[in-house]
Amino acid sequence: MRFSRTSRAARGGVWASALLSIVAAVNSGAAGAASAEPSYKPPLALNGTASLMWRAGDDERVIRLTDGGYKQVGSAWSTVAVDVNNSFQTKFTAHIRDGRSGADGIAFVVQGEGPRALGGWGGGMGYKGIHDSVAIEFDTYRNPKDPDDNHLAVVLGGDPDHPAVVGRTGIPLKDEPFRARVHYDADATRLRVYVRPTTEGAKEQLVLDHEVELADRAGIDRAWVGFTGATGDLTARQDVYQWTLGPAQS
Ligand SMILES: [Ca+2]
Repeated sequence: MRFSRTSRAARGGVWASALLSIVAAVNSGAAGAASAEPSYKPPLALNGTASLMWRAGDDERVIRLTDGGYKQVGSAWSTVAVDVNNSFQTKFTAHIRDGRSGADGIAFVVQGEGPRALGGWGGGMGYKGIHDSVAIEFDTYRNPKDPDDNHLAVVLGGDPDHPAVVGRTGIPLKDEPFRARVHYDADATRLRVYVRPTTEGAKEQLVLDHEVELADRAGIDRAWVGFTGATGDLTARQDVYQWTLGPAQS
């Protein structure tokens, strides 16, 4: 586990207090919290090639899952497990760019393995082989079983060759940054994933709407949540930033 010294020194206290409130809210089923939709920036455990960067000119942290090298794999998990029997919402911006062809993509993953979980490179996108998991992949490279090089999918059991559902989108997932929103309705066990360009006024598009019980698939009530990303013979620099996580209405 590695932390930025800056994050610990300057922001640790803020995160810690925000964390306590969010954990309390999530554990209480978000009662009374729905209207405010509080969210926090999770503290992180980093594995493989994942590192924390800082955007020039401000204190916005960037999770760099891969930095453009070949056959890289990285993961970043919230160090505090989230009770996925309760509804939650998470938002983040991703930017997949540079390198050769912008491969392979990233995934938002809910898993029961722990804060050291790290899967396979290339088309494994960093989550392949994490068996107790639900991955929402943002896939920018067409492997033999993929529909194209710009799709989303819900993948169970760490098996990218057999997605539970695939969603295609006209919104480019590489070169330009995109904004994603994941909403989990725990009562209906329904996962919905939206994306939009980051340009002002851009409309959000619902790409995935799938029934899945996260606690069952993660094999645990209090799961680790975060991101994975990988490269192979083709590469990219893959960043996630402006990540927030919080309780949500059903
Ligand atoms: Ca792929």
